[in-house]
Amino acid sequence: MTDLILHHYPSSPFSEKVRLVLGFKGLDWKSVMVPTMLPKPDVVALTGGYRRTPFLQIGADIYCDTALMCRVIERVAPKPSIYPPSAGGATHIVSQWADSALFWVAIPYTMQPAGIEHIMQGASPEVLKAFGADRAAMTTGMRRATPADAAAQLKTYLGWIEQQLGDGRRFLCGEAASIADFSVAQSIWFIRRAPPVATVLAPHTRLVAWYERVAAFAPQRPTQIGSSDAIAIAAAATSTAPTVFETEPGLVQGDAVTVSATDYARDPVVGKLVGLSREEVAIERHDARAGRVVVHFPRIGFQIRKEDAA
Ligand SMILES: N[C@@H](CCC(=O)N[C@@H](CS)C(=O)NCC(=O)O)C(=O)O
Repeated sequence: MTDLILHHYPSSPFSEKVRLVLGFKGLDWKSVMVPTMLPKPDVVALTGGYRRTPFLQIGADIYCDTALMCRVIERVAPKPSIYPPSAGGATHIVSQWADSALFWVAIPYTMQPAGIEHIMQGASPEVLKAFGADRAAMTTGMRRATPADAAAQLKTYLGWIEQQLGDGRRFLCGEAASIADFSVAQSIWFIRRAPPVATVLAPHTRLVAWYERVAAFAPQRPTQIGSSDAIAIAAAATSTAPTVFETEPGLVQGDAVTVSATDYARDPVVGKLVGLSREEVAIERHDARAGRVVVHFPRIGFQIRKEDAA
């Protein structure tokens, strides 16, 4: 059985999305706790500079971004599917909306003063200040919603979800759970962690009942390992996953490239292009501690640049 290693931290909504998917599929997994803010030397040893949370490791293969991670988990364990045919293409569209638009109102809404003390329980003023500075630097160039804008937008979005559930369906895209449910659930999960602001959910009774159904896919108990153990696992791996290469104009196998996110946390990862398809890009890199690793990204939300043009 493939060893799935999830690098995450407890309060991360995107990590909760993946934890729920792992629970839904009844998978055992290994858990590595990562820091909530920079510096993250053990993360960078594996990812080459990608600092977002979570990421998935299988031996010396590193998968960034939950959209790709979920597809990989589906490949490893196809049943029950998180892309059931009955959910149609809409499940991908709702998932992408939830991972971007919904997430970016749920965060500023929940992190208003009444919510932040519940999310950052026990954090000293110094930690809170450092966290704020880290996130400000990470989102440079992004216009984040004010708490008031976020509240208004969130109420509209919650209304849409309630309407979608209006015909009594069990899950967002029908009777079967799908990726749309896990993506939407991560933001609801985050809001619920801050009871004073979670009252916004209460009028949406179908949404609340739906969330309980999704949350019931509680994760298996993971096995905790340290980040240095994870690096040692990468270093000991003797092979990586096969990759496909579909030539595109201006890109050939072996090119030195950088891959970076296009929205926020745009830290570039430098490597040799080894895999390319409509859905995925994979680059090979070498790290003093992790050895040869292949870092995989989805195409949506990422940019590939040739090193000399970067
Ligand atoms: N599109 C990414 C978004 C991931 C993301 O934004 N994660 C947040 C935590 S939930 C993050 O990286 N925060 C900064 C950090 O952990 O350093 C994905 O699907 O994985």
